Amino acid sequence: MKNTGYKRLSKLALALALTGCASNPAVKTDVPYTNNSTRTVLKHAPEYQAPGLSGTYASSLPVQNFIRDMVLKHRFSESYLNGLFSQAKRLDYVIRLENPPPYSGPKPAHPKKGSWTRYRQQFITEAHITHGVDFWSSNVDAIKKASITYGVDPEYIVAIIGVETFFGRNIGKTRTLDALTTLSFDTQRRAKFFTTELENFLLMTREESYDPLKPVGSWAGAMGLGQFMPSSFRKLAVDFNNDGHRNLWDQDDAIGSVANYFSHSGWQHNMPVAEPTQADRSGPIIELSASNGSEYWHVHPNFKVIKKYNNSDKYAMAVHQLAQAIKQRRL
Ligand SMILES: [Ca+2]
Repeated sequence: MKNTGYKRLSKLALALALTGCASNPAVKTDVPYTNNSTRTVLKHAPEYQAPGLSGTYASSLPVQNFIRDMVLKHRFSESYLNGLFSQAKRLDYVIRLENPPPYSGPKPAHPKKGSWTRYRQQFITEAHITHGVDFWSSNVDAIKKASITYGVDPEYIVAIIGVETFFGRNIGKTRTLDALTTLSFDTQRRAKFFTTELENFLLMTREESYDPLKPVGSWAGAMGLGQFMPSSFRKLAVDFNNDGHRNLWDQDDAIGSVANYFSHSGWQHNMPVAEPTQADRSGPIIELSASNGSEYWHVHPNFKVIKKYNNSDKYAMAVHQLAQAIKQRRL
């Protein structure tokens, strides 16, 4: 099944990139992520120093203004930020992914018909189920402890990590500083959001003693096995293995942090998430477009909690169904 899984990985990466929730599609990671490679991230920040900006952003007034704001607001050293941003790179593929060309073909009769079926096929796969069972077995103590500590059903912790990064196999290889700098200063649509994330990224690297040039992740700046943005990292990441660092490239810390995120969002332990229903039933119902017609699902508050991770009905349903499939296989 391994080969099948890896073949599907490139499709998954593409799907994730298109939905904007995860990784760089140019990257295919065939080697399971290991804790050894994360240790290179955890170095004390070197003293980048420069009297002024050079490199890609040498003449960028917005970057100069951002540096000035960071100095005033957070007491960063100007020469440190000049040295750091002199090494930041503008990434053309990040700009293209943020601004896909408008669709110019004929308007389809049913633009969304089958969208749920296509989405589901990316995540509810034999590879996802078997690797999910393996991931659970390999991390059984941490998952159990996270479930008890935060009151989150364990299969949903596993499924989030499966949908986000295929259990750590596809965490992305875009340097986070480059991704967030490009998105902040070379795109328009969500520039304000990404500028706040860039601010949080610099604070995160200072607080956690990361070298800002080392963290890598998705083209959109999401990091680690659970694909946390820097603001979520600062707010909700936990040092679950008690080694003194919050490290979302580490399996234990990622498991604890995903559970903490769910707890913070209001997860109700041992309560239902969703069940199939009919269109005419009352109560909160979602409609998903399958290839053979619409599916209707009665959804519970926990479904909304999953959507706080990624605000999409299809995403939340994929997490729910993968969680159930992995739980069933483990029995
Ligand atoms: Ca840790």
